Amino acid sequence: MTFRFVDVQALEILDSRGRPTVAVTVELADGSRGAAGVPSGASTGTREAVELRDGDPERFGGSGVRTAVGNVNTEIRELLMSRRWESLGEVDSVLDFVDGTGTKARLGANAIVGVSMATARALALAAGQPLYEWLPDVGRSPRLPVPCFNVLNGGAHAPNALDFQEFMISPLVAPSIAEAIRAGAEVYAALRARLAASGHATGLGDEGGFAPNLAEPEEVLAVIVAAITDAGYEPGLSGVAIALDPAASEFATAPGRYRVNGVDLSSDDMIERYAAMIDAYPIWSIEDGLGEADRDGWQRLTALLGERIQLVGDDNFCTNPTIISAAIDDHIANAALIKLNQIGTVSETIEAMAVCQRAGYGQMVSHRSGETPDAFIADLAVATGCGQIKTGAPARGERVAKYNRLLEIAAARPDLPYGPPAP
Ligand code: 2PG
Ligand code: MG
Repeated sequence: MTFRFVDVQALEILDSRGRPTVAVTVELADGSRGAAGVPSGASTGTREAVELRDGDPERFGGSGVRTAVGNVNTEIRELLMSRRWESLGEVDSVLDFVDGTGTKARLGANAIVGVSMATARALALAAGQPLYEWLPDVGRSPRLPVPCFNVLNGGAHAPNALDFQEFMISPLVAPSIAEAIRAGAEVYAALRARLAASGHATGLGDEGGFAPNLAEPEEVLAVIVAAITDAGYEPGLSGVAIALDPAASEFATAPGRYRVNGVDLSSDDMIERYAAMIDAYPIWSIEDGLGEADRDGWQRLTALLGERIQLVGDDNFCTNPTIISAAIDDHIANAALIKLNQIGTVSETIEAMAVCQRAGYGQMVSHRSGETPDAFIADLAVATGCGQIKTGAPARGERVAKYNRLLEIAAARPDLPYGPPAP
């Protein structure tokens, strides 16, 4: 069955950091409409698809997206409305082809991904299916993912002294997504109380986690474990465990060199430190433990810790199927972070997940630090059965929109299992 667009429109809106981003709506000939809000990162990989910013210092300090919006409203609109289409895959590959740069730099990945997401939604509606049923699986049945709540923020996401970017809690074992989300919110509340009681500010970072002026990652791990216990949960793999995203590219001083709280460290020092952290705290996953340019370090990290925990590539993988395939051959990491706007279309995102799936690599679907209330990633995580999602703290509207969408899906589909993917 082919389909036709009768309308395609974009608008410049604000994201959760107050920076401009792209919103897209499309309408198909049968009246099905789809909309999307485009996320935007702060700690970005150098090989991400290119987010088009106007660079006009007179508007939003150069971060306006009028060019990307204009590209949707003119060239992309004309192209999409000029013919019939077979599938979302066809729309996505033609947009990439017409862009012509290989990095989506001409039309803008922020323009293209918004069109792709909105089109997926319209096609799901046209098919009479919720998005999580319409999106393809990647060889696994749908399930409700373990939510990884980013409860304490540092790095590029908070103005504190902490170099590590994200400290997340993951209710790996819970009777349901509703109980997992409850655990996340209760531990978050317990953490606030603990931080306040020890005289820390309880202001929030970009992803809704607290941003106290702690500087050593181990101090943070200790306070999070205490908060898990305070809230009445068991810290550990059979209760609430911890996931980290140090986002090490941000504190790398050269390939294989790092500076954490004023101390210079080699890749091997970092790996040793992670090993000690894993011994002392219930950590089950570390993302971007080393920088994107530190290929040798990543290989040693994977060889030494890859059997014990999940090692997730983000800045070094960029949700790019080609890059991920090469990394799999190189024995780098054992899982990939999955972000739609890093690669720029829904189809390529699904392809990246399929590449991981075929190689036995895990997939963690992810928000960006700059978000809108768009909850597309909740449906994506359920549809693909990847078993894990990170979308910030259990607080702030743009973060809870995703968790609340998971609750809606669970209410509609009580048959779906909850939890990490079966091995
Ligand atoms: C990350 C992301 C999301 P950003 O590093 O994983 O948490 O941050 O969107 O700033 O790249
Ligand atoms: Mg990351």
